Amino acid sequence: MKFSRSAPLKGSLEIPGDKSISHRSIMFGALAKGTTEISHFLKGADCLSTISCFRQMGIDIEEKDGKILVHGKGLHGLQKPEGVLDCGNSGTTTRLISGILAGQDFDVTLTGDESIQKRPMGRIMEPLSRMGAQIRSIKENGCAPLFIQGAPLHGICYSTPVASAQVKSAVLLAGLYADGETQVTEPALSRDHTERMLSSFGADIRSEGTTAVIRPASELYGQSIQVPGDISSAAFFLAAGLLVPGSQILLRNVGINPTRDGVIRVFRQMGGRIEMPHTYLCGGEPAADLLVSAGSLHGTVIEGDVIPTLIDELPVIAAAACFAEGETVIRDAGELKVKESNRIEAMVTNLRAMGADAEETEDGMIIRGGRPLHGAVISSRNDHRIAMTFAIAALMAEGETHIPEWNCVDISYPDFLADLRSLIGY
Ligand code: SPQ
Repeated sequence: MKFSRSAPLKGSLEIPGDKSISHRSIMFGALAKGTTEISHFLKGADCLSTISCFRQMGIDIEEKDGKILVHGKGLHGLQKPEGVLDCGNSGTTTRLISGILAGQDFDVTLTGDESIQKRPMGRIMEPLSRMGAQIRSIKENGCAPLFIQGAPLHGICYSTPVASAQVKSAVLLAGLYADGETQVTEPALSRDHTERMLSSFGADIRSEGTTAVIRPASELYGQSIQVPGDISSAAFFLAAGLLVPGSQILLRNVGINPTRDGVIRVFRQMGGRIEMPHTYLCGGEPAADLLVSAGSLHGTVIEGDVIPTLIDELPVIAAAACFAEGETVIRDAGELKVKESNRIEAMVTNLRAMGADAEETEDGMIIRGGRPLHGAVISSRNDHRIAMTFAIAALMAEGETHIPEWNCVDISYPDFLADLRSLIGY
C-alpha cells in the first residue's frame, strides 16, 4: 500500500469497537448462562479467532441485525474441541483462553501464527501452574503451541513482574474455577476491562489499587453489551488530526477508560489540542467524542505508571514525536519488544529509513523531532500497529511511502483505509 503527503483531515468518524472488550464479551458470554448480545463488536481478525475457538468448544455464536449473539452454556458448558485451537495472531485470545482452559475437565492444544509462536507464554504458565494447572509448552521454549490438561485449581496471591492485562486476566479467569480466593497484584495498573465486565456478568470480583481479587463463581449471567470505540484505533487519527496542518476532526464514541487513556494525556502534555465535547458511559466503560485540531507539538518524557495505559499507542506517539519540537524520551517500555513484533526495533529502523533522528534504548527510544521525513519502503513486520503508524507518518512526509506487508491491518482495523480516505476526502 502506498501513502503520500495529505490534505487537511476534515469531518467526523465513528471509531470501530474496542478489540480488548470485544474479545472479552465473547469469552464471558460463552461462560455465562443465557444469551449475551453484543453491539458494535469489532470484526477484526483477532476477535474472529476468539469466536472460532469458542465455536470449536461447542458455543453457538451468530450474527443478527448487526449484533453478535453468544448463546452461553454456563461455566462448565464448554466441550473438548476437535483438533487444535488456533488463536491466529492474537496474544489476548491465547493468554485469556489458557486461563479458562486450565480449569476445564478436558485437554486441549492451542497454537497460533508464526508471531504468536514467538511470544512469551511463561508469564501465564508460571502463575497458572501455581494454581494447579497442567500446562506446558510443547516445544519446551516457553511459547505456543501449549498443551493444557484441565485440572482442579486453587486460589493464589500472585504478584505479576510486569503490568499486563493478559496475565492478570488469565489468572482471574482461572480463579473463577478455583477452590478459594485469587488475588493478582501488578506493579502498575493495566487495563481493567476484565474486572469491569466480569463484575457485570455477576462474578464476585473487586479491585483495590493495583490488586484485583476474585472468588470462585457458581454462575455468570448473559448480558447486553455495547462495545465502545477502540482508543488504540482512534490514536492513529488523533496523531494525524494533530499533525497534518489545517486539520480538524471529530472522533466519535472513543473509550476513555483511565487505564487506556494515556495517549490523550500525553498528546495534551505535548501541546496537542484535544477537546471532549461529549462524555458518557458506554457498556460500563467511560467514552467520549474527541475534537482534534492541528497545531504544533513539543517533546516530552513518557515513563512509569502511564506506560501500561498507552502501551499499544507508543508506536504512533513515537512517529508523532518526529514532528514535535525537541526531544521525546520513552522509558520503562521494554514490553514493546514482546508484542506482535519487537516494536522498539521496528519503530526505530523504519523511522530512520524515513530520515528521522531516532535511537533505540534498552527499554524504549529517544526521538529528536524537527527533521523533515521523506517517503521510504517500510517493513511492517506484519504488525498491524506498525503498518498503520507508518501510513500516518507518510501523511506528513515528502514523497511516497510504500508499506508492502499491509494486510495485517485486518487484525484490529479492517476499515482503516476507508476511514482515512473519508477524512481526507477521496
Ligand atoms: O492481543 P495482542 O496480540 O497481545 O494485542 C495487542 C495489540 O497491539 O493489539 C498487543 F500486541 O494488545 C494487547 C495489549 O498490549 C491487548 C491486551 C488485552 O486485551 O488484554 C493487553 C495488552 O497486552 P499485555 O501483554 O500488556 O497484557
